Amino acid sequence: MIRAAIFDLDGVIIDTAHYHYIAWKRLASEFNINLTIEQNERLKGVSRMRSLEIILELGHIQLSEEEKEKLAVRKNSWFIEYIESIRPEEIFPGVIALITALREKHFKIALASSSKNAQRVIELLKIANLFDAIVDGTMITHTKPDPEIFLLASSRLGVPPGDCVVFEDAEAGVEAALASGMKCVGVGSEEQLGKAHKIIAKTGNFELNMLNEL
Ligand code: B16
Ligand code: MG
Repeated sequence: MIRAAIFDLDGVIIDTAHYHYIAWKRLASEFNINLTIEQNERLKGVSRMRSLEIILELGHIQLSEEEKEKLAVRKNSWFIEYIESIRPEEIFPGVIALITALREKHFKIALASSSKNAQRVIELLKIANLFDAIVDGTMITHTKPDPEIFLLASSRLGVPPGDCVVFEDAEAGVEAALASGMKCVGVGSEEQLGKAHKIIAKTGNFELNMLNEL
């Protein structure tokens, strides 16, 4: 029986995915690469370095580890600059109500984000108190699609993977959730997230009776 819900951050709770996109697009343009929205889908949920490598592959560009490190730091400095203006009002509609409803049913709730900036975003949104566990990119070795982050969340919650449901907007995140043996609700399009057990267009569209469909 499902008794824990694990939420991704970027794209599920707030649209920080947009800030990642504009920061990567800015960096890509310096290499004359026009990063499209479609190509950006591949960057969702994966680590900062993996995202950079995907972009460089698109432009057939090879750089040393040292140069890549510098670029990743630059992209991150822009991202940090962009997210400083984030306010609690930007949390997607219905997200707080959904988490509150799950908590009232005694579900354990975790946040599982690949982002090393997740703590700052949570602080700006003032939602740390909604979660029994918060796991982020600073606590893991392998990012999504590896299941590590979700398995860590499940162990922090003390709920086995088979009793957890993950809310994810990224293809890599859906793969990670399935690999961890959890149920997965995909937030987005059928085309991108077809492997999830259930797909909803927006996080706030989820209703508790949908748990029976997983
Ligand atoms: P950072 P999520 C992920 O967060 C983003 O979707 C992904 O695009 C980003 O590359 C990754 O975090 C790392 O982020 O550069 O801030 O450490 O969707 O797992 O919440
Ligand atoms: Mg995401």
